[in-house]
Amino acid sequence: MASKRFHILEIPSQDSSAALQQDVREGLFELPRSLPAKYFYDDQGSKLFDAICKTQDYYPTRTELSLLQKHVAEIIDAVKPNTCTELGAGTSAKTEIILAKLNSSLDAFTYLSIDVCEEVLIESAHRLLNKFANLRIESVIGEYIPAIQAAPKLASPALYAFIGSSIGNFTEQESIELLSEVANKMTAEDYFLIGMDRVKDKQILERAYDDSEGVTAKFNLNVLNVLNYKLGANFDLSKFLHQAIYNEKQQQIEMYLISQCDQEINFPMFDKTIKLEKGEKILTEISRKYTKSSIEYLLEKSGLKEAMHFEPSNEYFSLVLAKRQQ
Ligand code: AVJ
Repeated sequence: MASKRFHILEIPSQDSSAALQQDVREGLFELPRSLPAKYFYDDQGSKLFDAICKTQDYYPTRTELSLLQKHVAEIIDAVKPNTCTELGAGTSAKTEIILAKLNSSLDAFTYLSIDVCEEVLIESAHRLLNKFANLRIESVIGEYIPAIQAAPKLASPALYAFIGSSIGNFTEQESIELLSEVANKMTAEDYFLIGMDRVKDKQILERAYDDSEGVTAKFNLNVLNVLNYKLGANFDLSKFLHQAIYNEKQQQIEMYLISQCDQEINFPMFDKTIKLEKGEKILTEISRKYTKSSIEYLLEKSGLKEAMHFEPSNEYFSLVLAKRQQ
């Protein structure tokens, strides 16, 4: 029965509403205004993100998917994993390519999925267990770093995965901390597969984050709805515009919400009102873009080294297979 092959571990004592309140105090009540990107992903936001991945303009998902399809055999051949541990598993749509390969070559293997969203993990676990008879799943619900620390260490050779270029939401310092956490769990036999979006033409990047169907704009604005229902704030979404700019110096996309008029927003929970001027911006996401040398630097600083590197001929995206430094 499927349930015998599925276990969930919840990390105790993480007060997510206290964390949101602190993030809003530090980010939104101070200048320049910003919000952490993780708050995009309520139910509606997760659906909008899936819709973004299907737009013509958002190239990363399909580029990484075809890279994985093309190189999965090589990756599995190099790693020979018994287990797969994934950060930010989400719906595991791309990871299925790896799991399918393992299911056909192993009698039993374990997939450890880590994500903040319990419903998504449960839903995809049922789908995967129905598809793959030899699969066992352990899910850890939580933020990346506490989840990695709390997660059981699965048998080596282990394949760790952090795909989708989700690493791009973190500053350089935060990325190094996160990758180092995984590197510390790895044995000399283990590998870490990391998906990273590459620096490219400014127009292509800005289109990808401001798609012509307007899905990314809705996704960005939806974070204000999240603040409205979680904090009782009164953002009027029609008074904000979505903007995505590629910052060439920082090599990152920056998404903003721009106030279309002078307005006041109330936060009854904090007994606080903020004044936004016409044209004032809230930074809602950074999405960093990488070069071969910035990838090498990031790995080096995190106790990792490159073993294999896959990219398409247009060099739009990198799938990097890394090992521990020694
Ligand atoms: C899920 C963080 C990889 O940065 O490309 C997509 C999120 N934001 N469009 C990205 C996102 C706007 C996405 N990541």
